[in-house]
Amino acid sequence: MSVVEQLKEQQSQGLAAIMAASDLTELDGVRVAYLGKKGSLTGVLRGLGTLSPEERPAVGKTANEVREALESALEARKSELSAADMQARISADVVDVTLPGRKHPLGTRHLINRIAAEITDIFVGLGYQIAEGPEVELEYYNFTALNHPPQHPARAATDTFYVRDLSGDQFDGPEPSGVLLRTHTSPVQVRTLENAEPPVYVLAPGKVYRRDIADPSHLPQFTQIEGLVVDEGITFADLKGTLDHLVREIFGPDRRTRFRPHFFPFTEPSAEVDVSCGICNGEGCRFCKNSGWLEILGCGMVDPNVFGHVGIDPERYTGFAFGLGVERIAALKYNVPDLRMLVEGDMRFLRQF
Ligand code: 2NM
Repeated sequence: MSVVEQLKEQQSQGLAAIMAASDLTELDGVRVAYLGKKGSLTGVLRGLGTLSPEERPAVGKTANEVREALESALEARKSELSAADMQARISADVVDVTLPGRKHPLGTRHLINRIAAEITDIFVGLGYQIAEGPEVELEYYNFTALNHPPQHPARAATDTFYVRDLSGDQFDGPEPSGVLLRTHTSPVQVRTLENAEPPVYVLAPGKVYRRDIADPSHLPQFTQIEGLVVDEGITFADLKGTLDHLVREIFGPDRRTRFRPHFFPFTEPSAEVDVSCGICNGEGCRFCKNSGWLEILGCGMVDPNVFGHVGIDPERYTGFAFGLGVERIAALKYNVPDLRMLVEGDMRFLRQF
């Protein structure tokens, strides 16, 4: 076989091998076998020098033609295989856009939080400011400034969570004082009065803590909202009108209120407020223990001794204050038999609201 014939033979074998290559790696193997440094065509071209001058031009021309034919076939096959490779990857990664999406469950506000916000809104509507303060509080602000005498039972370590007992220590404040978890939000009102001149119209919502065992009507942590008004000429009638408005906003326009005399250290006179039972409309039933009434909050006229602690002139100003437990209001409004259900986080229960 002449050299030219050998070259033609290489071309047809090479082209067949190129077409037979089924992926890019195999194709590159074919390229190396024919056109690489030690490839068969390269070998023939290297051997050109040993040929006679008459043979050389024809063999050189054919060798170049064969190289060009193989190179362009390699290039064409490479495009084909790359496109097929890309197509395969796309089909493997394909996203089925007709599949249903995954549902992200939507959270909702907790009932207690929602009622607290509703009550807050009612007072914002009456022009009150919202005030907040620390949950870890000084005994001075929680009890002393609120006219609780030194031996008042609420101060006992059996009723209040003390963080630090500083009794006996020297304390650089209004008096030697312990540190405790606030038992009501009234200390927020005291702090407000220390820094403000009347008129004061303020609402203090927040978490409070009492050393109670949880049962159907007690929680060791609950949400309280207290209101305070201090201005010239404020009377018990203003208190009554304000709370009547509050009760009807919360429970509806057909409910009645009843003010019963009571005692609180920080108010004089003081009262507890009942709302007529929504189940029996005041007739008496199991829900209201046959009284026709449900207790919902405490209130009174601010004791002049409280004004004395914050430097407000009790001859010029009078005020009223009230406090309510949001969990209790929620339980009454939705007939929840046990306050603990409100804090246990059982979604089957909470989702109802
Ligand atoms: C209540 C009942 C009665 C009250 C008093 C004060 C303050 F700071 F003005 F003295 N704040 N809140 C108060 C009065 C709270 O809760 C049942």
